[in-house]
Amino acid sequence: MRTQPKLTAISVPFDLGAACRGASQGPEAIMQAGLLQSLGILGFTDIQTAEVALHPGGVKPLSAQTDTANLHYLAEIAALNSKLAEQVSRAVQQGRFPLVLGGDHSIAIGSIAGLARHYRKLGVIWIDAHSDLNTAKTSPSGNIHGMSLAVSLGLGHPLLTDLLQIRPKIRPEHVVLIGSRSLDEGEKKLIRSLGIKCYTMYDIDRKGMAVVMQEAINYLKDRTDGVHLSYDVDSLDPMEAPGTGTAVKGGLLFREAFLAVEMLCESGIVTSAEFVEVNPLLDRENTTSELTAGLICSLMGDAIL
Ligand code: 6HN
Ligand code: MN
Ligand code: MN
Ligand code: MN
Repeated sequence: MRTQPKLTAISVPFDLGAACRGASQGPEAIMQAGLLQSLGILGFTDIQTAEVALHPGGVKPLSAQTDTANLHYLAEIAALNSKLAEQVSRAVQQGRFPLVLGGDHSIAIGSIAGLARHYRKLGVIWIDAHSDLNTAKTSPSGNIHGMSLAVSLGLGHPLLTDLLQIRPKIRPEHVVLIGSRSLDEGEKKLIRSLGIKCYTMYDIDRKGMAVVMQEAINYLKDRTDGVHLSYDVDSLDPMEAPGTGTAVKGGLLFREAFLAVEMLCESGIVTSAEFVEVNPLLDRENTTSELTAGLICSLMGDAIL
């Protein structure tokens, strides 16, 4: 990771993919936690910032939501993600590490689309309480943040799956799920039928985080040409990270969460990352945004000693 000191931090103040509003204020809160200053101290002397928003520079009052068969805000999400895909692709093209700050997890659709233009065998580490493998047919909510991984695998509405005319963006054998504990029936079926590698909380309890991460790293290292870390902060236990919209008990503890990104840093396999679902409206004294800034710094090389 230290070999790529040029970084583009892409803020995506967007929350129409989630069940509740507020994750749109995530990027601002993570920045307020001193992210850029901390990265500067780590030696990142060349940081560019960018923002991808539906209505740059202003909040547009929400119109009636465009509802298409259990796909809330489909048109808005497609539009936002096509902008984000271009921005992420540009960063890669310029030899910069794309660091995407969400926003709800529907923005993974755009991040992964932009990356897929450059990596033919893109690996994805999906650290999340959920698997986000629903489609309109299986989703209990119609919220697209619960569908972004399925979309990236080519499953879902063409407005989403066909972004940048690449479909699918990633292959099931290049995906590793970590921290899963709230999977819908359709998602479980898909994980089994596609053979997606999945480390649930049960596996983390049984093996320990160090073993799980080492297995995940070994698994992806040789079969991929780049690895995207998609980090949903609801992977953490709600005691550690209360500021998120779809919290689920029994999650990662502070030390497990840090160990995961520290091992990824050490492995050197991560070529892009996004941190999503920080919702400052639900947070307690900025705990979740500060924790997220800390996780990002550890991923980028902040060694303890
Ligand atoms: N996330 N599986 C649930 C759904 O509505 O599809 C929850 C999804 C949560 C998505 O946290 O990114
Ligand atoms: Mn998620
Ligand atoms: Mn989640
Ligand atoms: Mn949420």
